[in-house]
Amino acid sequence: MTSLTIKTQPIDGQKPGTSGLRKKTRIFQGSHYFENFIQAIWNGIGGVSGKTLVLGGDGRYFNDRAAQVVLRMAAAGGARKVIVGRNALLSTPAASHLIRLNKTDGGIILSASHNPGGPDEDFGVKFNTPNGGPAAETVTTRIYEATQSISEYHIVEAQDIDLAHVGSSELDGMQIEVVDPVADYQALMETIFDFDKIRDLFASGFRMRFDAMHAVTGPYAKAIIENALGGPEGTVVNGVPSPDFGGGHPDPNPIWAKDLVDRMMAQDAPDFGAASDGDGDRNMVMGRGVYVTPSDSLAVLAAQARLVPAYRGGLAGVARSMPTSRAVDRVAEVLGIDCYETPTGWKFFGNLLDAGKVTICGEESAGTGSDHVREKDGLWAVLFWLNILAETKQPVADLMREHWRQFGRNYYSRHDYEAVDAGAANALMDDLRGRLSELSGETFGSCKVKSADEFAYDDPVDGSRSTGQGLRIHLSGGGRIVYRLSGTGTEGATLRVYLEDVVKDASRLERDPQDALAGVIAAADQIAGIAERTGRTAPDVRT
Ligand code: VG1
Ligand code: CO
Repeated sequence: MTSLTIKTQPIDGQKPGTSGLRKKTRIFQGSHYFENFIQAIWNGIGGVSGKTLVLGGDGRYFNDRAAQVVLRMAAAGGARKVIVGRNALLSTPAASHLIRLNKTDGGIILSASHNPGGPDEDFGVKFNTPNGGPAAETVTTRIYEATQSISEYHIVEAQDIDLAHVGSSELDGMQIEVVDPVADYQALMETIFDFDKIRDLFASGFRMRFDAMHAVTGPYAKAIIENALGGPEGTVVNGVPSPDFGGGHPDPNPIWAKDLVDRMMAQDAPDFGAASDGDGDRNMVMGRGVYVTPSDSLAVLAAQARLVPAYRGGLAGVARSMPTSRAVDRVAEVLGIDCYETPTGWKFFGNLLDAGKVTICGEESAGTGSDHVREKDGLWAVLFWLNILAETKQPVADLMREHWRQFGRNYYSRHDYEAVDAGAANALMDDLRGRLSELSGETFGSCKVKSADEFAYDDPVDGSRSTGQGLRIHLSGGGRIVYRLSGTGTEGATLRVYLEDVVKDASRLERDPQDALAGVIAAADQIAGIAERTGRTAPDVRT
């Protein structure tokens, strides 16, 4: 077998964002583009010689081709072994688990997560470190630097490896082990949750609908929810992963999972509904007639954790990303545990989890997880809810009502303005940043600004500092507006506006969030001049 050295040149823009490198698939398919980035990962981590890696992806278009390239480049780099999911499939949390379980040197996840897939849509690559989590900023910076100085890459010339069957093979001295993508992950879930109790729940007639959105969680959900837990056949829908996610947008939110929302709001709705995203790390949770916001879900999981075997001993602490609502903060206060506020992106939870400072963490973007892996985990969250429902035997709506009564309610919504002109979006942020210090004491409609700042994070474990993590406007009365530009989009800029208001008055706990937040929404537009600067009068997505 020959290992080839191919001359190449740096390619602009290979800077990892919130979650790896994400671009249009056609860009990834461009000459040397993918190979350059993989070689830059190898270079950025000091080479792969003698190392063991995990490899898998969400099954989107180009996943299979890209996996073959990674294998040939790992072999050329002298890697000892690559553990790869059958058909190059692994959900992001399952990949994180395999990295940890096998004490490997990290892994490559091929995914653009909730972004659509296909030749004209998106593709992505992420490197996870030996702790199983997304590479921290120090590592992604080294990878980015390597993309800027690359002059050659190395690749073994070979036929495609058979990834369709579980088993071992060899490529130029490197061992390739194809594994069942579900088995180890399922075994882990069985150590966390009370499967017997959940089985009894289904046996009692409990009905659920899990929408896998034609993405990677289909096989996981079928094996766990239908086969192991006895959910009736048909509980899992859209359960076969497809390269273009059935032409859809595998993002579990009320817009893209509208079919599920409609069914859960209908007369004959099942007891519980859930959905997951392209790579299986996000979750959406619904009860009959009720949508649970991800921020509320995080708060409920923290409040009810003792009902789950793995968390019976209590939580070390909790963490949430900065724009996530502060509903979980009050639960932490009542439980007497620490609550950390981190920048957006799961990589910032890694140190806190590794240091044992937190057990559960979450983001408003439909991500919740715990110290069982180092990624957010969609199915884990769904099983957590099932375990709670099996113990309390309460409808989701009642559970939420009780939660708000005890802790108060953080009305919350995120408004996304997608594919906005990048210049206009940056100008909006720059201008607002320049005016932050003048805003305190100003009144905008019904909202009075208490203070305003730009969020920066000092990691309490390694002391690293991350700046420029979002503009925050604190309102008197406890409300909050946050402005950020997305770091995962592939077209223009996406402006995210996070809106929150806190209500403790028992008579005002059951309003529609968009109505309850009307004053905050109007103030957000007025403060930043969204309509005026972007030309948009309404957001593309409200979650
Ligand atoms: C978004 C979310 C963030 C999440 C990230 C990756 O990032 O806001 O909370 O961690 O996506 O999620 P941004 O920079 O676009 O706001 V996933 O499921 O796409 O890996
Ligand atoms: Co995802």
